[in-house]
Amino acid sequence: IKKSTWMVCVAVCLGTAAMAQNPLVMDQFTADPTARVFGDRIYVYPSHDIRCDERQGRPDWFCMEDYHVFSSSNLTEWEDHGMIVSQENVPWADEEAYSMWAPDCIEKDGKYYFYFPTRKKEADANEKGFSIGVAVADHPEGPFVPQDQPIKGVRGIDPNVLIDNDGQAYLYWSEGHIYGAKLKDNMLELASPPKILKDLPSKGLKEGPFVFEREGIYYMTYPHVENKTERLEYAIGNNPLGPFEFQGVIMDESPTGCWTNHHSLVIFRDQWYLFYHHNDLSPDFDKNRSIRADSLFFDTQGKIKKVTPTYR
Ligand code: FUB
Repeated sequence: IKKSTWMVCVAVCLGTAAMAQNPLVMDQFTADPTARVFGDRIYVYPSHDIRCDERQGRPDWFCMEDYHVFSSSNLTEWEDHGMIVSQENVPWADEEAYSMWAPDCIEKDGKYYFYFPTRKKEADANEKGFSIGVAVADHPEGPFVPQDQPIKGVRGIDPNVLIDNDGQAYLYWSEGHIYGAKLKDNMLELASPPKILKDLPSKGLKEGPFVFEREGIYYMTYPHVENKTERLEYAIGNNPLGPFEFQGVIMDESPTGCWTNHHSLVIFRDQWYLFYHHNDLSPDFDKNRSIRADSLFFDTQGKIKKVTPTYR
């Protein structure tokens, strides 16, 4: 039995149920959670924050060398399936970058496609900054096999994939703006030029797009910072690539002073949930974060009701 599962069992058996509450993972730092339902389980693909020292990069900055995946059948007991992709097993990745930022994973025709940003080794002038790669598996928990090269024509972070009802897949990412493009059927190459989604509020940084469709409406959701910390906002449209019209705030700025927030929305057993992060386990350093989840509701017009983080 894995340590994290065992810790949950202890808490539940003792009647404290402490591990069933936010944050979801207590034995390591986790951030940028993308939650997906595959079969009858919910899977979460987060970033994996660690503490950096001078050798590994800026000690006061984000530091990530690999990804784990977690799953649950009840949103209470989370199983850590272990490391799925690391900067050392991606052929094109800079093994000393410690920059494995926010990922996504999606299923198509029985294959699982894990999208992740990191820095390329031996990058030429056009390849500076972040590239986005894909690793493919037959099961949601892997083993994942990284592609030899990152996706051509994409520079940026925070990949997110939507598969529309007609089977067309779209890739979204951020690099100053939020971008979107069609993906080819192979899920590994762009099928249309990147489009800047300019219709979102223009002031302040927007990143971490997460797009989903509900009852014919496309929801573009994203963290947006104008002041000190990010708040989660959303816009809606009739088309996966917009135009989108700003609607409002899903979650206010962080009460714990965590600069970033990063999220996903998922429906599991008829209830919608917002997955996001704060820095619960590291109150003095907001680059060591912890994933959380809370119920989310729509009103009868399809507007998202604001979510208030729960604490115990
Ligand atoms: O985790 C590193 C970066 O912080 C993510 O890519 C952003 O979305 C923000 O959460």
